[in-house]
Amino acid sequence: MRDPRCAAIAERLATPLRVAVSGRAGVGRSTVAKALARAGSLAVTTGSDADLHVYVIAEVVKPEDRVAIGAVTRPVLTVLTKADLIATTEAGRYPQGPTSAARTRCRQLSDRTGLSIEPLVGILAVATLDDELWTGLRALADGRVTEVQERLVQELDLFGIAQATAAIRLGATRTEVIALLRRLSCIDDVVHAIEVLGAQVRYQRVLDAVADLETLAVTDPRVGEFLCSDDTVVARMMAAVDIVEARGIPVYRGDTADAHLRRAMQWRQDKSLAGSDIVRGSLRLWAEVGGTV
Ligand SMILES: Nc1nc2c(ncn2[C@@H]2O[C@H](COP(=O)(O)OP(=O)(O)OP(=O)(O)O)[C@@H](O)[C@H]2O)c(=O)[nH]1
Ligand SMILES: [Mg+2]
Repeated sequence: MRDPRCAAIAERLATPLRVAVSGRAGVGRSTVAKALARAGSLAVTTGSDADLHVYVIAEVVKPEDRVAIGAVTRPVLTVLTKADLIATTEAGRYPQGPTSAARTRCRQLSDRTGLSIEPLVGILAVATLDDELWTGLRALADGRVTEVQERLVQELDLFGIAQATAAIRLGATRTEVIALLRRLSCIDDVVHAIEVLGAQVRYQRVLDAVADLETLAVTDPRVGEFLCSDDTVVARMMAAVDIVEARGIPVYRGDTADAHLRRAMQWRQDKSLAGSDIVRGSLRLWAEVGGTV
């Protein structure tokens, strides 16, 4: 469908989730914003058009943080950045991985405050190992001195340097060290948590798009056909499944005729819009694979 009105609706649907970032001064906000913007699937905004809010803390949740988070009117995820500082102060080895201390801290803070809190090492999510830094890291791994020590501390800090040099001593390549630092940053988990939080926003966008298309369908029967097409019905179901799962309700994912029918039966009791979208999509899929009762 090359109708420009449909194209505009499709464009609104495809817009990345817009995330606003805030927190106390110096807590690491700019680095978190940069990390989220680099992650690819999100748009960081400073305007009032944000869909979601990321509130940045470091170390602890201060009373003023609670007040600020409480004042946010959008869905909000709290990100505890500088997680590396927790890892290095809570000394010793890391049986559950080097960022396990930070994850434990987040769980404790979550239990105490009722907020959902994800750890992040902001600097490692934005670290790029250029030639100078890589040469410096290799020197340190060899026990030599380097002129870029200061830059290394600024960009990787002690935790990042220790992890990178340990990996180099075990033979890691530059690409492997870059991947290791990114993994240690926990940025993928943060982005995933934001996407889960955004499921409601995405589902609402689908509903808005359908409402707009229904208006067009009054004068253009092809739009009506599109709305009833299998692809559209199934796309609505997928958005509905995401939001239901984001609320912690598991949805049966099988893709046999039997699985589709069971899912449809299971969700028939649910009178929400998401529930009816799941029933409709499941029955379409069931019919598509030639299901019979
Ligand atoms: N160790 C460590 N330092 C970090 C991390 N993130 C940021 N920093 C450092 O903390 C300082 C502040 O970081 P920013 O991201 O500029 O923080 P901000 O909240 O935007 O600060 P202002 O805009 O100055 O209020 C910088 O020196 C960063 O290098 C992190 O994950 N770990
Ligand atoms: Mg800043």
